[in-house]
Amino acid sequence: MLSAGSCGRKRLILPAFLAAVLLLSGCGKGSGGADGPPDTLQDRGEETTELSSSLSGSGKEEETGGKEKPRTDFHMNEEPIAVNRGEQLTIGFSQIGAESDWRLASSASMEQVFTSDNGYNLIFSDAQQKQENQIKAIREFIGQDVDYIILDPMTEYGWDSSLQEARDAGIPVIIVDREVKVEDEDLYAVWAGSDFRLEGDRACAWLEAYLETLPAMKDQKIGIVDVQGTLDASAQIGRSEAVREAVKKHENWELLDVECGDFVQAKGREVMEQMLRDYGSRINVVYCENDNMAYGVLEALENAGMKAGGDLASGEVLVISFDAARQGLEKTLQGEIAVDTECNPLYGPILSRIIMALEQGDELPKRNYFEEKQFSSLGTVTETTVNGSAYPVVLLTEELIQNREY
Ligand code: GYE
Repeated sequence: MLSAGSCGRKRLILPAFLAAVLLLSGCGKGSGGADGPPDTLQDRGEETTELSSSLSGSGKEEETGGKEKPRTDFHMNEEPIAVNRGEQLTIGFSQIGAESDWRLASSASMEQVFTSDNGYNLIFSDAQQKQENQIKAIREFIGQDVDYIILDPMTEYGWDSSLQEARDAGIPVIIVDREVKVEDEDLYAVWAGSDFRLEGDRACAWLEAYLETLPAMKDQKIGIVDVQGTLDASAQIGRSEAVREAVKKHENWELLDVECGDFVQAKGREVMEQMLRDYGSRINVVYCENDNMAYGVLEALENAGMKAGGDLASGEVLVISFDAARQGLEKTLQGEIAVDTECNPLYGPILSRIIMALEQGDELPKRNYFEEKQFSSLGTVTETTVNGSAYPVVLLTEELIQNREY
């Protein structure tokens, strides 16, 4: 069955079987390794690595067994692009659409890297937010006999047959950003993307720490609404799970409502307007699953005469966001977004390195996570802890935004 992959249906609680699948497949909360990098990366019983450490150069990767320490100075776009000096390689890339700043940045990154000067011929296919278009694109890539297929899957399920067709045609598939859940993991070569559950956990850990700095809010009810991304997309699943679990751990936190905004600004505004009508000043925190929806949420708050900010005791509404795109960070600097957890869209360079490694016949870890940051201009929380691991909160400055690549 193809998933509509938008806001077609509302699901607050994961069906038990799906939760079990996610847990088994390592999508649940990581346990945090004693000798590994912060949380989730190596303790999922799978071969994983930080992209920054194992694939950062050309040439053969060292045998890391997924245990190598991640670099902490990592910045995706400064990582080298692997130029193909052999015969030109044709890459079919199925992109989801153009729904967000994040998505535009990821498309731009692909187009910058996979150029003919670098030895590639990129066939870019925009699915316009429809999974069936992505499946069609995969079939077209097979018909064109491309050398590699790169798929950023809109939703997690529904890929088995098209990926099987690619395999039958002998075309390696690389999954990027969101994940696929397929019966046979050999249907794709490598996945590279973000740890969405960890992003959500870090956002909730920040909220917990921030609320502790507000004595007036101690023991007060904290009304939270979740503006979700596209349903069944990995980014939605991980981020939504995180807030649901965090609410369970805090007696005074209440999840008032969960509505899908499909990762787009207009929809974010629309669902926020409705939630403001339904819950009004009971909403203290808006947990918004990407920046573009947060822009819409901020518009809705302003239109309702409400102020976004961190002063909950005087009625401000605290907005949490993800991606940390430039405009999101500007709003974070102004204090309208309280905390913005980074999600890195600049995956062109790493994909070129993955392809060159596959060309050389290197063994690659199946799952590869980006390292990410978290930004706030409310300087009271400088660090968060998730599963026993500490993560810094970057105090935002204008200069940081100026140097931002997306
Ligand atoms: O957060 C959102 C985009 O899959 C991580 O999709 C991506 C998400 C990102 O539209 O802005």
